[in-house]
Amino acid sequence: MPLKKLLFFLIHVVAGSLYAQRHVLPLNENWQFTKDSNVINADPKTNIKWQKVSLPHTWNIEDVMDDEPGYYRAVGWYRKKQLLDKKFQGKELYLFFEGINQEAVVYINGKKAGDHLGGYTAFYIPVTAFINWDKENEILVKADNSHNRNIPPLSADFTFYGGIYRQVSLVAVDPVHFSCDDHGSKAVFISTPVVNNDNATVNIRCTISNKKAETRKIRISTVIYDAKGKKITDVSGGITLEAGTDTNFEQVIKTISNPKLWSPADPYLYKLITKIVDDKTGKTLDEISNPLGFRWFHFDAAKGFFLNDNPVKLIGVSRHQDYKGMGNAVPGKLARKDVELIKEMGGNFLRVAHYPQDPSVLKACDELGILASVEIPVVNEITETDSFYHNCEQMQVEMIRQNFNHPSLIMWCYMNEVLLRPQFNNDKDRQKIYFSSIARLAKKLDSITRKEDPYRYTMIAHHGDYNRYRDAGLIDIPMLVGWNLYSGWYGANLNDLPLFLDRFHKDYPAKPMMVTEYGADADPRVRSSEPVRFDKSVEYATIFHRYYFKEIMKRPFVAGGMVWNLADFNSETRNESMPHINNKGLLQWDRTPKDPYYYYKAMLVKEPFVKILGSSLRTGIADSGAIICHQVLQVAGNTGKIELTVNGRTHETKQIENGLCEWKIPFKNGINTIEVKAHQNGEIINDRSMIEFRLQGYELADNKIPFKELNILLGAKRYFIDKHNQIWLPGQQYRKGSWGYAGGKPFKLANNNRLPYGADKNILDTDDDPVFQTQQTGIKEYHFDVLPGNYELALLFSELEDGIVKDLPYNLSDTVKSESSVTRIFSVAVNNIMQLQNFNIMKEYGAARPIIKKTKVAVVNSAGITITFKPVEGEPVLNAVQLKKLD
Ligand code: GCB
Repeated sequence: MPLKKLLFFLIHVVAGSLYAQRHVLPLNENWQFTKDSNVINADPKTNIKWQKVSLPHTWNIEDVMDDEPGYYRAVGWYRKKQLLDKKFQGKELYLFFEGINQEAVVYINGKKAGDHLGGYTAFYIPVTAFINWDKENEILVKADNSHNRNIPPLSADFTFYGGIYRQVSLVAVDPVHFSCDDHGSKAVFISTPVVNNDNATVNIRCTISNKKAETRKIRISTVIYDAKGKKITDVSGGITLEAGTDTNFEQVIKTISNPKLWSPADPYLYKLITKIVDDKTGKTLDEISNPLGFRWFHFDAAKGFFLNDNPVKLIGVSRHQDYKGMGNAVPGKLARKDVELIKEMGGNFLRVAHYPQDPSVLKACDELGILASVEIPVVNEITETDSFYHNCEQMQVEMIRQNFNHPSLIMWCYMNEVLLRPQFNNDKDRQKIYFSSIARLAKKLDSITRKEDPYRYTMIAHHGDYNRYRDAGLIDIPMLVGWNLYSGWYGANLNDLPLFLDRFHKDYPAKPMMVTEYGADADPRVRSSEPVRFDKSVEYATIFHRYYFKEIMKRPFVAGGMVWNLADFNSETRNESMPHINNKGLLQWDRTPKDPYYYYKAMLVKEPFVKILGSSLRTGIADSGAIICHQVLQVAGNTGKIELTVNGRTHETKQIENGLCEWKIPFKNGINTIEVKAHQNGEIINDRSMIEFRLQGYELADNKIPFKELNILLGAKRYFIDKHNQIWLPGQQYRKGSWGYAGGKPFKLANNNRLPYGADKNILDTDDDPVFQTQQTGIKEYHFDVLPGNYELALLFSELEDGIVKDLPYNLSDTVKSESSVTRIFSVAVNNIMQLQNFNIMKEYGAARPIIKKTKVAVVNSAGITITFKPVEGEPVLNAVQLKKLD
């Protein structure tokens, strides 16, 4: 048997024995997909083109990354032929979908079998009545991710990828089984109403379906096993099931003495197996296995969170579910890997945001010891219709019942920043009604949640507009308030964070709170030695995180802090330095760690840790008269002191402060070997990095460092590594013997207080947007005092003032303010030879386009290269310049 088949066979044998009477047959292979709307009611002669796909699948992988605004939000069809094993005859059959975004209709053999609304929860479709036993069955699924004003989310800073993007299986059960009709849950709900060091009580509630036309006597038997598989205790009780009904049943295991507790440090899990046993024959009809963890917890408004009576600061991240190259169709093992990365970083909390995710996420939290919250996608705004309310309630109940048995979960949330986009801004009376509709929905969801689960907390996450939430009454409704705070990012000052926290606690001393979001964009390709807010540099993000972490840790009343976000994620409407990506991840979209991830690791893990930060490709200008360049090197660590050697030379040993050490070290041209070492408890910990440094001479004319190439960004204070691994450095004013611009000033987008320089427009037809997003406006000359020889010169332009200012993405409003566009016509000469006459970027190319003008220059004397810019109308500009030595 080929290995693949053998594995498949073995998986089935194992799955078969785990679920003695319940067969779960994965149906992820051999699907066909089309967007053709003729699938249903088509003339049989219509030729529909189907594409072969396997699940999970989304149809939006490419179009969310292209330059055209928007992505396919409409219907997609999936079809699969399936012959069913006759051993399933007589059983009840269900299709189980773990997630389809966002509306789904399921047809079996041409007949509608069921449907589902909402893109983030699982559902069962009963299919027994539609099955052919003698020939293939056709499963046809209509998936639709169109905007629907009655289904949340309505708008948000993430992408609503369409498709059957999680797994599908066929579930075959005995006619007497744990209900498959209860909101996509397993219909067995475990709670532990009493847990302390001496004793624990386990409560088991379940719903049993009897699809037979006769009364049945059964027993429900529950056995608890410890982590080694040893039976600890059991309970069993008999009931009679009426024909064709669902029956609720409850049992209690009163005393489990000295339970081994679950905690992040020791996530000890018991296993609880609940069976339906036929009273007459003793045969097991169905069985469900659940994890069981014993822990108790509470939030104290003054002192924070307590687990098993120990104070635990909740520190972690939020997670979005998408992944580079896969969209939201991400295999469970990668979702689990994300939780492993949180654990490795030393985090103990995951906010599953902004919607329920793949089942493997919370399973991993249970197993690895990561406390968690989960929420439904009511984000930014609501629709005041009964349908919208109903769909929110339905999602909340589905979320709770499907995830009820995870010991790692401690809170349920149901809204995120719901006052961010207040409707009716021009009608304040109407707006009041809208706000009260939101409060009414919040109350409804909160009370449903408390009824569904009296053992966990309820929470809403608000953005920093404190008064608005207070006035709408939204602070009072949930048991716990989450604040998403971005002072020092969207807001101007980092220092506003402590002011906010202290004010809230003063006003609401009895309300437990957490910082449910904080973060700053870090484009891994952008670096800066003068980091400032909104420059997108990794270095600024590190400053931001260090500040927030310290302020959060200082305040016991702040129960926790969750970084936004674990990883970069897709948000199709965003432009900025990396269009369509929100770069606030501690990890890149492909999960490569960025510097702030290592900073947190240094602050959080117990084992000794040191890590050299920064890019392994750098550039810089040599110190005057030297052939080295001094630059800052950052190292993250938790070992007290760190020793450093650079290219074999020892530097001063430094004390770590707030997770980091910094040195100004000399880089030479070429490969630099950086080694750091620390001693802790007799152990030596080290890290090593080979940094390629592309050194530029302080003078070009003296050729101390043979000139190869220079890539310069104008109007910027940042470095950028482009997709060809070329590294660009910030421009300088011309200095004799060297290079640089003369005249003009850095471009700054009008009506924008956030960007320190440049624009954040999506530059079309390039991935190297930062090369074109900054510019020197009003430039007069550019000089390179190079030695005689042959060169290739590239002048890079882009018109950044196009008369359209797109509101910053997080406002997510697409509000377009008008701004006068400029007229700009100028001529450019290189060493007095005209290159561009009456150059009009806007007219010739339009705005936000990458324009590269290349020319060969032969330098024959000591005059080097002079580029002159002559205005005809308006001011000349230059965005970037590149000079390469030819021979
Ligand atoms: C927020 C939102 C989140 C955004 C984030 C950001 O407050 O809750 O959905 O992605 O800010 O990065 O702007």
